[in-house]
Amino acid sequence: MTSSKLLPLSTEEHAAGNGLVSRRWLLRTGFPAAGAVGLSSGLVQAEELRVPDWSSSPGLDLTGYGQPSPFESEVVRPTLPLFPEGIGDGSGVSFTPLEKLAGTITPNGLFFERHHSGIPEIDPTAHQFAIHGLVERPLVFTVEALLRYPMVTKTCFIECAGNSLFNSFDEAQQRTAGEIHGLIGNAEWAGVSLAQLLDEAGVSPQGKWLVAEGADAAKMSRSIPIEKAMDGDAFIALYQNGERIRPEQGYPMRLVVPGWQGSMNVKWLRRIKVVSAPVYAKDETSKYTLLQKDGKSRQFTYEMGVKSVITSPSPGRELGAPGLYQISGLAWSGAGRITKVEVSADGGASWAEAMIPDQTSTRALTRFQLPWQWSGQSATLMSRATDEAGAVQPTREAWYEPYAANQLFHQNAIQVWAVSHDGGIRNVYV
Ligand SMILES: Nc1nc2c(c(=O)[nH]1)N[C@H]1C(S)=C(S)[C@@H](COP(=O)(O)O)O[C@H]1N2
Ligand SMILES: [Mo]
Repeated sequence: MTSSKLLPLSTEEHAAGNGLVSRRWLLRTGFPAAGAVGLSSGLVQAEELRVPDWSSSPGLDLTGYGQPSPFESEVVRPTLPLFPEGIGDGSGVSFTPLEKLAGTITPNGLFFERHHSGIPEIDPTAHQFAIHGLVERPLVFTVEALLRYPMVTKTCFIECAGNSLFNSFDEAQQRTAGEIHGLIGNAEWAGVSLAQLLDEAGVSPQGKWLVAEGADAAKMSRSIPIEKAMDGDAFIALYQNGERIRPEQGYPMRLVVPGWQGSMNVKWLRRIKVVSAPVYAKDETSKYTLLQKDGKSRQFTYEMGVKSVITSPSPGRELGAPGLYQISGLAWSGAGRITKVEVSADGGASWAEAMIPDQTSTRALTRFQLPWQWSGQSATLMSRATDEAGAVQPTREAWYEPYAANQLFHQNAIQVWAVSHDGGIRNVYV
């Protein structure tokens, strides 16, 4: 076996400017033959294969709860307290390190956090959840009681409305993809349909809205139109990626409203009150409104817009020698499925369509990939997602157009990474 040289691909395989390779090339060539273009450059002569120490004696013992390899100890959530010490205790965020992960599921220990008043330590045997207000039969549920209902399972993302806030600064901030766009996580949630519980309580005809409230000291509260529950979409999650929901994510139960802004997914859910009109809670008036240039504010902006980000290459995942790379990233939309992701390597002058291995998931993170023959020259990488509603991810300039200065919620603009000739990558605005 010899390591092969990086053969340049014929230009007919190029789908767009600056080295973007047609996604059809990968399908045609397949990976076994990919050695021809240098993917096998890491192979060694058979006689060079060592017998390492760990192959010569028994390894470690069994463990009760597995942990990642110690060699992965840098794969953690970067944290950001939002207030100086002593003020606003427990209010802060930690980011999902998007650039260090592959696939689409966010491991539970790396799921981003946003707490307004810390993580309450809830004893599940003492926790109560009530449905009351405009109902025939007010009901109180324990965890045990909820576990006797049929379970629904749904893989979906939860994204903070303030995600990507670092791209609302005037100067492009030099942070990783996760530190900019990582206020999002994607999990397989299992729990109980909210429609079923509301049916049991018997919603009266005047009941048009729900107010969901958490059991934390912040008592996060949000008004939710009742249709989001009645159409079967909303549920009370008890499990996250197969295990009981983590304390950070709302143990022992949280509301999940797929595709809608993070704050509506009330954690440590304590009660849902059926009301006739929105209550304008502090958490939906002091925040989560968008001031426009015309002086009017947008309120109740529930749905998260169509968005994507290239996670590899990205800051912290710099390029080595020129040659073939796989551009890979995540796309999502609160409106449903991702139907298309386009990638540009020349700052938007030309675009090529990326491969989306799984186009069926809805309101969930979707992976895209595209081969790229990097010449070793500077390049400007961008990705642009389209969802099933036909919405296309806007440029930063287009996103800001209707809004007054300093608005940051629901920022879903195209992320631009500038690749320099030495392989370094910077966040830039174009
Ligand atoms: N009870 C309660 N629910 C809450 C919050 C909170 O502070 N308290 N934060 C909200 C916000 S702003 C977001 S973005 C999501 C974050 O969910 P996560 O911490 O599981 O990622 O939870 C929401 N639900
Ligand atoms: Mo949030």
